[in-house]
Amino acid sequence: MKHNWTREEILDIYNKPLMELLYEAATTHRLHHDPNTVQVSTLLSIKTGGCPEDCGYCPQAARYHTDIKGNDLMGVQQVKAQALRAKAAGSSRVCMGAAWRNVKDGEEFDQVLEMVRTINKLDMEVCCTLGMITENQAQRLAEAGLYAYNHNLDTSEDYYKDVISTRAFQDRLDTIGNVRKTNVTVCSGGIIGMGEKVEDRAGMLVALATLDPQPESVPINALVAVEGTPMEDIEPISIWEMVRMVATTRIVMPQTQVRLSAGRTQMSREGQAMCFFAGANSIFAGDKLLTTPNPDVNEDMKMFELLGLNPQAPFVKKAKPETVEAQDSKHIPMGEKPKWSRPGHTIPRNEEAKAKAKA
Ligand code: SAM
Ligand code: DTB
Ligand code: SF4
Repeated sequence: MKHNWTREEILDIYNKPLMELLYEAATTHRLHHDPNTVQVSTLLSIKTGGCPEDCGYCPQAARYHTDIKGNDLMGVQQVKAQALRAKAAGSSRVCMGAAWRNVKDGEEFDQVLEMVRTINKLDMEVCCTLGMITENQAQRLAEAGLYAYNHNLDTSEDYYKDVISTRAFQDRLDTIGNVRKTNVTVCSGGIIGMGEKVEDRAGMLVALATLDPQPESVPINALVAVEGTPMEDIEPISIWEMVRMVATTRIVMPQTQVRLSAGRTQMSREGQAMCFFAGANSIFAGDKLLTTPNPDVNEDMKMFELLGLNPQAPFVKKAKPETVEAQDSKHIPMGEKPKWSRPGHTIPRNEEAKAKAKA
């Protein structure tokens, strides 16, 4: 497994003539995966909106004016009902997202841990994406039976400064490092189509591919430009960019599950088929992502049938984790108040969107 990828090497792959790129990616894919199996994850927004961060792409940032309806943390029984629905629809993983900057020890986190226990007992893989977490919080999630933690790098370290000012790229790496100290697998990817250069896409892939071990899953999102966010006017990327990004990700991270994530409503079946050929082997299914639309589940199932794809069973890549009940926990909350950074520099388009929201 190669871990010392450079940006130039990755750019050379990304810019290959398309037929060569597709052939190399598909060949790599077949060496490590069954090309007819695609993992299906269902997203569930357990705490929507009102986020204090200033991520320029995100409709859940409180400071921008978007149409999404915010919610308090969902109840455990409601989460269980949604997980059962997802399972019946062929999904092997539930990914619970919270619009938090970071996790705080206390009742709400305890409730999330109970959600993790509940879904793991349904024999589904459980993933959480809750913002920045400490090593102790990662250990407690692991103990509850968490299978994966999603924490995206989102773009290159350089471009990160033009997207977010309320935290730094290093904070993301630190959280991923905390997850890596446990048995929980790492899910980390990013967004393309935020106005970044191709060099930034390669830069993000360098940061991911040089992690040792590499992330077990890498979601590739196309920006969903939501009205009211700083990125509302950015033109959508073309399918060719998505295909190149997927193929390059597959080549530099051969064993990873590469996930077609946000942006599938803009992609034709032919476009998605090309992505599966190029090495994508996971999707987010369900009529909604966190707050924005996703293709209809029945349409996705029809696409699977048409392409001869089968949903992946849970726990085929890694055994099911044990769930330790709350009263038997070895990792007590530490109530830490970590000093996650807050660079606080000015990002003109973020400031403009904030000013517009206030007006
Ligand atoms: N608050 C946590 C965090 O930022 O890590 C978890 C939830 S956050 C919504 C998870 C991911 O969703 C982000 O890292 C980003 O990759 C993706 N995302 C958010 N808004 C998006 C958009 N408009 N288009 C594409 N991806 C988006
Ligand atoms: C990821 O990479 N994409 C998902 C998941 N991880 C959490 C989220 C996509 C969100 C798209 C915008 C929305 O629906 O709010
Ligand atoms: Fe908050 Fe996450 Fe959205 Fe950033 S991406 S504003 S941290 S919910």
